[in-house]
Amino acid sequence: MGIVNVTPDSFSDGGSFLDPGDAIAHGRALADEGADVLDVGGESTRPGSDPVPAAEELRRVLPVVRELAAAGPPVSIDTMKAEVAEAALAAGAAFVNDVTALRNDPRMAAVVADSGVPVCLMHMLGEPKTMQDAPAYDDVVGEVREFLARRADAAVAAGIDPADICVDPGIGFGKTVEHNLALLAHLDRISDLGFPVLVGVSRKRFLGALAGGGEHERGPAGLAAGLAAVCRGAWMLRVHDVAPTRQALRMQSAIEAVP
Ligand code: HH2
Repeated sequence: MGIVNVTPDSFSDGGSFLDPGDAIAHGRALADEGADVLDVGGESTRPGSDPVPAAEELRRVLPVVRELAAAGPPVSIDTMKAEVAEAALAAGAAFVNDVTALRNDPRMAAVVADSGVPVCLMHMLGEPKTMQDAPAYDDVVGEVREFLARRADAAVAAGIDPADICVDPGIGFGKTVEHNLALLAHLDRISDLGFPVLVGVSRKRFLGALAGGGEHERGPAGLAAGLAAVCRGAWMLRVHDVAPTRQALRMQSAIEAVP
């Protein structure tokens, strides 16, 4: 899943693709590099970020979704607002990525159920503004697993087909470095829920804390973490840098394919 952030303030590429033409060109480049899905987002959820009004989010994402959905891989809309998801689906998006797992907007579950598209349910402790203040768990893997199971039950109760659900442990969303490591090390306990697991580690802060480097120097650490996740059952990686990820995954699957 290649990331297309149409925002002024995303943590690693804020402002780079705020112009729709730049975002569309970036999405097409990621598709050429081998992205299976393009995840378009118009609201940063980095630690400390403020919410964006729906009208502004729509203004940012709709032209980009419309153009990218017209050709190339399926487009995912990264939003926590039903209004934005609905408009993006009407513009051709085929997947909803909700970092609040359908909790932010009471209408979101119905929008997904009515449109019959796949949805990603992600774990987050708290909300972006304050989630990194002092995240605490007794058993991070068990609690994230339980949360995702409950959110999947709620999605099914709202009419979403279980076959359309994927889950995500929400690396960096209300988690310390140790919490992120535990979730990656024990990702098999999340994948044994039976839903495909999406994992997003790309350029995130914990990589720098462990391996050093600024946002644009963490590529190798992100690849290592992504491959560790794939070895433990991850189904899809959400990344800024598609070409190196594709190359690493090709190598990985060649090794795994040896009888
Ligand atoms: N991470 C970010 C945003 N959306 N969605 C899922 N399912 N999983 C993630 O790990 C995830 C996500 C944060 O990354 P990014 O989009 O690069 O930054 P920002 O939120 O600052 O735009």
